Parts: sequence; structure tokens; C-alpha cells
Amino acid sequence: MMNFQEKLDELQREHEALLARPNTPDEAYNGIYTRYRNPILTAAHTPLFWRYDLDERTNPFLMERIGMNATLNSGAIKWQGRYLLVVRVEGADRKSFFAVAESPNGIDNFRFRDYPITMPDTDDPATNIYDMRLTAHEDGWIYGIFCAERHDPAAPQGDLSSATATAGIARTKDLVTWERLPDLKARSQQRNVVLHPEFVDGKYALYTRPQDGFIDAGSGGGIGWALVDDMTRAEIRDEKIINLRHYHTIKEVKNGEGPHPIRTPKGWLHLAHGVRGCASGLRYVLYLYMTALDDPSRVIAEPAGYFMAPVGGEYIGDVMNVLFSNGWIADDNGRVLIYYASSDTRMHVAESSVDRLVDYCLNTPADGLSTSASVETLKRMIDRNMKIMKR
Ligand code: M1P
Repeated sequence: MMNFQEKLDELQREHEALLARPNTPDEAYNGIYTRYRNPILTAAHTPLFWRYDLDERTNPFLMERIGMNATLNSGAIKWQGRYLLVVRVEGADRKSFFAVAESPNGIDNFRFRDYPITMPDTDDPATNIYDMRLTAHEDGWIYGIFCAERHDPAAPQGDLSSATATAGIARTKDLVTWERLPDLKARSQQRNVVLHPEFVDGKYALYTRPQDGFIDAGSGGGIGWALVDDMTRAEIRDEKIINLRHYHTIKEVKNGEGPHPIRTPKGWLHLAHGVRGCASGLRYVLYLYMTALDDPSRVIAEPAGYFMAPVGGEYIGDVMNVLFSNGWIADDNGRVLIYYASSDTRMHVAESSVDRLVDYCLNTPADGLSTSASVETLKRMIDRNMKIMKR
């Protein structure tokens, strides 16, 4: 039987081995992106000193005192040459909080900073906050927009599940200290709100996701767009839907903007999630679309179907059949690292490039919205390939 110190030494060795484990590309090929084999962050990556009381007098059995349940939906930014994720960490108590994890190469060796982020509250404190989108805006601030969730004050007595979703807003200059700004004012509930990195017509531009209830998009038709004068008192007055939901597509039930779009020479490159219902519940997949450089609200291309969907162990977790992304990083050399969570449980990375993703968007057939249209699209490809194969 190991004593306290021996067991702690063993835990520390195992933890360090997990953090230092090199990541390698997966062999599966599709020409669009490459997944990396190992999850980059799991609950087991959180520091031991977050979970264990390391004092033998108060914790003689060396028990976990504060359980960590999941590391998921992370905002991403390249900061002073390092790859930073603002991770949604969920404790065993179901409360999510934000914590920065950083890596020298964006692929492995992600390590949490010693302390989680202390996010100041507003006058109406949220019960739970999660899913931060980071935007280094041209105004000089780094903004974090996230979901602030509260119990619905209009819920009938005894209903402890109904909640409201609002966009919380904070900003920082150093990713250490955060200034909390008032929550976004909007007529509807809002989740998946994202700040565009540039001014548009002299205003701040937000991708929104109006929704009737906490879960249901309801009459919210898709990803919205709104211009805002001032982020210190952001209010949506006019909102238009720029990326619609459609019957019998991957985004029939709802969709939401992922991280802020990447500027490319051919347009703004967007990553989003689409949700459909099936017998086993909701299925969340990732898709891409592009908008015009001179008008980031005008869609110019959208390939049919999903870009990434769960594979293998990604299907399994707290909320099955979910891929979700709210962070990606474009390096100066054109490499794009896509950070995504599987099944609300762990973080992964996939690699592509701006050129590949733009090619994928501009040259992959769009959804014809019916079986007949899909078959005609497929036949055209087969016809062209038959000619090539007979040469
Ligand atoms: O459980 C899947 C996801 O569900 C929500 O996403 P959306 O608002 O699009 O439905 C969010 O709670 C997200 O955090 C979660 O990953």
C-alpha cells in the first residue's frame, strides 16, 4: 500500500506524462483537414492542485475534493507566439468556468494556467457561464462573448429547469484581467453570439442566434447579424438572418456561429454548427460557409452537408453525438488549427489551411435540398470522372 507521498508522486508522474504526450496526425484522408489522434484537453489535464487537497493533515486519504467533469467548447487565440485556449471547464458540480490553457505549438502540451479566470459578475449574476468566443478587435481590445445562463424568473413554481440564455460580454488587454461589460440587450434569448473582428460601417458587428427558448431556436431562423454602436452598452435593435436553417439538412433544428470568421482573399471564412433531430436525440455537426469581403453578412458559398461530424470515440460523452467549435487559429503561414469539442466532454484539434478551406467552400457542391438534386449532382461528378478514367 503506497503512503500519501508515494501516491502523490505517482499521480504527478502520470499527470505529467499525459500533458507531455506528443500528438500525431490521424491517417484518415479526405484532403480537407487532418484530425490529431489524442484529445488535447480532458478533465484529467486539469491541474492536480485544482482537484486534490495536497495537505496530508486535512486530506489523509489523498481524495479528490473538487471534481472536474469536462473540458469543452473553447475560444482560441494566438497570443505572444503561443496558442491559447479559453477553455470551458465544467466541474462535477455542473458549473462551468473559464480557464486558460496554452501550448507552444497548438497541437499538444496544453497546460492550464494555475488559476481559472475570475470573471466579474454584472448586477444580475448568472448561474452558469460558458462557450466564450474570443475576438481581437481592431479597436485594440480582446473581447470574450459567452453565454450567461440564469433560472427563468417566469418559470412556474417547481420548474427548476427552465432557463434564459443571454450573451455576456467582457474584454481584456492581457487575457488575465477581464472587464465585464453589460450583457447584450436583445428582444429574444441569445446564445452563440460572436463579435466580427473589424468595424462594419463604423459599427461593431455581431453574429447572433436568436432563440425563442433556452433550448429551442423556435422562430429564430438561423444565424443572425446585427450592428451595434457601442460594446459598453451593446443592444440589438435590428437583426437579420444571414444563414438560414432548412428542412432536411444538417441544420434543420438550429445552427450557430462558431469562432469569428477568418479574413481570406476570397471572402470571410466561417465555421458554424448545425443541429438536427434524430431518434437518439440531437446531432451536432460542424459546417463551413463564406461571406463577401465587402459585406460579411452576404453568403457567397456554402457546401452541402457537414464539414466534420463525430467519429469513433467522439460520439461518446456527456451529450452524445455532438461536435461543437468556438475556436480556431489561422497562422501567418496559412495553417488553420480547428479546436473542437466532442460530445461536450473533451477538446480536440484538426489541421487544415486557409487555401484548402476556401477551395472546399467555393468548389464543393451546394445542397440542392432534395434527393433528386443530390443524385443529379452526384451523376455530374461521376460523368466527369468516367471521362477521366477512360483516358
Ligand atoms: O450540448 C450541445 C451544445 O448545446 C448548446 O448549443 P446550442 O446553443 O447551439 O444548442 C450549448 O449549450 C453548447 O454549449 C453545447 O455544446
